[in-house]
Amino acid sequence: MQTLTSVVGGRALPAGGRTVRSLNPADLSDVVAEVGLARPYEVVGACRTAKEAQRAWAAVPAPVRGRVISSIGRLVEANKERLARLVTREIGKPYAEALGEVQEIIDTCDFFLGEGRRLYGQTVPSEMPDKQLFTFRVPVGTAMIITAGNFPVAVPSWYLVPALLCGNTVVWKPAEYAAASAAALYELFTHAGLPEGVLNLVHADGGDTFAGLSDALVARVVDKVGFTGSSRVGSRIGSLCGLHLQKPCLELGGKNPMVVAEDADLDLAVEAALFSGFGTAGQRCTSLGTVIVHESVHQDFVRRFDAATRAAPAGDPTQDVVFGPMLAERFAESYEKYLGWIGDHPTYGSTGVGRITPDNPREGFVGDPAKGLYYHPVIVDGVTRDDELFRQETFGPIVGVMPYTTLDEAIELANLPGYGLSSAIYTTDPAKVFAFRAGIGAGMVSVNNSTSGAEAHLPFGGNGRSGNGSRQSGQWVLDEFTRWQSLNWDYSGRLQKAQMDVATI
Ligand code: UN1
Repeated sequence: MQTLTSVVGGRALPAGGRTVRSLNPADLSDVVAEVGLARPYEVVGACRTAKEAQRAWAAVPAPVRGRVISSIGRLVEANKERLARLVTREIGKPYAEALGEVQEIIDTCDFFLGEGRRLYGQTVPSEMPDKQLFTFRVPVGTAMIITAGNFPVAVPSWYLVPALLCGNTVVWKPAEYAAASAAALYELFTHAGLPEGVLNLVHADGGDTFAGLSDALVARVVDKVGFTGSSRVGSRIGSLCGLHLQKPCLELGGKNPMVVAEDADLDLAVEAALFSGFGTAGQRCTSLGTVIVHESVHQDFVRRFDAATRAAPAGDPTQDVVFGPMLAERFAESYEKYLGWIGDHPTYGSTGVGRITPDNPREGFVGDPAKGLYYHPVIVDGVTRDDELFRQETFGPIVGVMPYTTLDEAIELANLPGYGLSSAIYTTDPAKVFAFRAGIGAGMVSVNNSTSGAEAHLPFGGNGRSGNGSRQSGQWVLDEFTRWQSLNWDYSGRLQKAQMDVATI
């Protein structure tokens, strides 16, 4: 077991406040870390430290910052298996998925190391002679990044890497239940050559983080907030930032739909539904929520999805399984409440519903279910537009299925819950693809692929209840971590007045 505390300005804070334990969800007797939590004034202190380090970091040439990003990528690559094993142990993500998650950090570094040599601005013509206009990207300042634990190392890197590359300093508040994975990643980042105070790690609970953030915003030591987590908390953070005229980057929940048209390859669609519905035990923001399937293939799809789900290996995440346990006890508790939404609908996919125990077993379970937070995967057929299960994110291994008649109806249903993160359509008809793309409100659309599994260089983000339109990844995230500054340079030797002294031919 590790003992962890926050690290600010290169120094570990003494553990004076409350402590929490991070447990292995596949074996609750395995304590991964004991975590000393910071108090609100320590959150503010971390932001001050980051603020003080910012000017010097921004003065480091961007290509040199890019080299640090390159070192981070190489260090992560050299520690790939060790980091993935820790992710598996701490949050129960199957090892193959955890390796994929670590790869996502390397991909992100690969993209941004080159951005250090670009970070382009523009030269713009002036309407007056002997005058030149320019634009520059300037760092926003100090960013506070608050992340969930379902992607405890990749999703934080989506923020940290571009934020640092652009010349910002950062205070990172990871999920307490994924504190050891965060600490391991933090160590790799700092070993890559970041000066002290440029990246600070704060372990704190939700309430104290919010209180500390609120004070830090008043003190003007936070210039940008990045948050990945629930829509409920995201909305609170968004309102707090709004009070201070700030536009946070919010990546929130999803109720991601998959439309299966009458001409779809059903086996492919089933494979995707299995992966995005039950991979990571349904705890991705891009997890599949509802399959909206054409009425002519509805029964056939449910039959095949049921068979594939029953046959999917589940259990011990260190083994070759499709899914393991819930991330932590708090998610198991909230998920139990959502199970009440199933009501009288028929369920498929497993031998039972709810927690997998010796009395409520799953056939073919790998390992000992009594040790961890394991739940049966559930396919709920015949959900309707009025069901809570259709409208709300559940963040667990439960997938609704409903039939549709026309594509317009399918698109309407896909948009109805009001989220707008990821979406998918299975069809062999290009006309349906483009009609779906044009009609869907989601930030991300997949065609004959699953709702999960975004690549690290395409814009990632959602609309509506899924976020405020901000986008991560690739060049698009530069607009989150830099602001445009314009420069107009008059070398005419006289005062030229815009709009009034326009040159004529
Ligand atoms: C998340 O769950 O917060 O597209 C992000 C995916 C992953 C990222 C998910 N690459 O499923």
